[in-house]
Amino acid sequence: MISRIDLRGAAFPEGGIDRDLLPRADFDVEAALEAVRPICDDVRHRGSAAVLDFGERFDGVRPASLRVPEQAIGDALAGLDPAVRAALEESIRRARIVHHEQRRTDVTTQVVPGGTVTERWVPVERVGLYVPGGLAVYPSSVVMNVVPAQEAGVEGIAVASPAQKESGGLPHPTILAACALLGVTEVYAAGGAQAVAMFAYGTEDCRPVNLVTGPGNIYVAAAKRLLKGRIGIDAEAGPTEIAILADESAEPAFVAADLISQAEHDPLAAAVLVSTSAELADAVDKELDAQVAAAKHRERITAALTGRQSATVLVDTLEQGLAVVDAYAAEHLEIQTRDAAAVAARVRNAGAVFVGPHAPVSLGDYCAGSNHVLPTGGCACHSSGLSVQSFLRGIHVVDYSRAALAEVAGHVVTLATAEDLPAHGEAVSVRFAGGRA
Ligand code: HSO
Ligand code: ZN
Repeated sequence: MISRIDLRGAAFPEGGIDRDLLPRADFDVEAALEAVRPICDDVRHRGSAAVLDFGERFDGVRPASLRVPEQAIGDALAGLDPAVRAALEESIRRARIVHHEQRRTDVTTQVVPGGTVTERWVPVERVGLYVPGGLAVYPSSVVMNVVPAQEAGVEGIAVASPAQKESGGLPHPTILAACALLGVTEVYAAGGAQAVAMFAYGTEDCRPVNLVTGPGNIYVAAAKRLLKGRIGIDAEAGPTEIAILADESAEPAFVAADLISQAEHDPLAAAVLVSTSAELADAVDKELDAQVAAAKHRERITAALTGRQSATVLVDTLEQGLAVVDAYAAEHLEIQTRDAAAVAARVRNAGAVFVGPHAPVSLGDYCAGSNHVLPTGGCACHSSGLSVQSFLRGIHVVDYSRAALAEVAGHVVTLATAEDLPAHGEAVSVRFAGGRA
């Protein structure tokens, strides 16, 4: 079901291997830009009416109001299945303890006596958190967006999620209930590019935000790319990915179940197994056949596993396996090898790493305490997932006394002159000219 790339006996170049060795699904955000440009322009000019019009066109339902009434949020919580409520509360509790500990503290460095630089962490004032609809419903993504924003100290938190026909034009009730559990009361029944434009430009119903985060479809990603600059964005999320580095000690049933778990998201999802053991790979293939046949969403799982973006890669050594997973830079990487923690410590590129046989990605999706909004498409080689840090800015505060400035004035003037910017030097010299005390 899953294609094989056999790198056994291949030469592995010293400087790392080609990142395009493993193909990725076609997710051409650039191409979607042209589609979202008129949508964003229209929202800019016509405000809420445009957001509602596009919602009606794309989601097939027109909400009575863009802003979800607080009563509806409370009703959703009252109607929530108690088991789902308990699970969401535990998910929130664990995410909160992890993200709370990861808050940043201001650091003041005394550069010289009388001269300090402080890095002061300041939360973004107002953020728009996007929670997708689509093939599944993601109350867990409400948790993963809201908790780090709250722990960072963000004061204005707005959530947008597409209106659902079945919910009479409201976002899915479980999403509203998750908002209620988190104490979020500003929720909009809006999805797609129009929701991102609403956040960026603001409308009669929604004040503009400074930062938009959260996963979404290709139109959401394109709108984020288009409006970046006016707003900050976290990342352009693409289809989800799981890579597993496994040796002969791995349990084939676990490996197969984990590959399938993320393939379940989307026909374009990627599942990649990198293994030093052909026997393990054969056993996983058998497990995949059996487990996929029994899976509820077997059609999209099969599409994902047979797509060009999924593969089993055979290598001779764990070193080579590490080179492959580093080049791929997966959103999620599981290490199912002997000494898994030691192997995991050597990984350089991954959105999140899951260590050993008892840390499946789906634990992280819901209840590990870690964040599940992670970089996709190879972006893990330069970016991190959502965290408290995503909602903070570090402002350098420079505080120098006259004596401390005097001590370094000559160097500033010299560098200013070398850059042919004499006025820069003058701004220092003037403070010491003509017998100023
Ligand atoms: N694996 C997805 C997140 C998710 N899974 C939400 C289930 N619900 C991307 O990290
Ligand atoms: Zn998932």
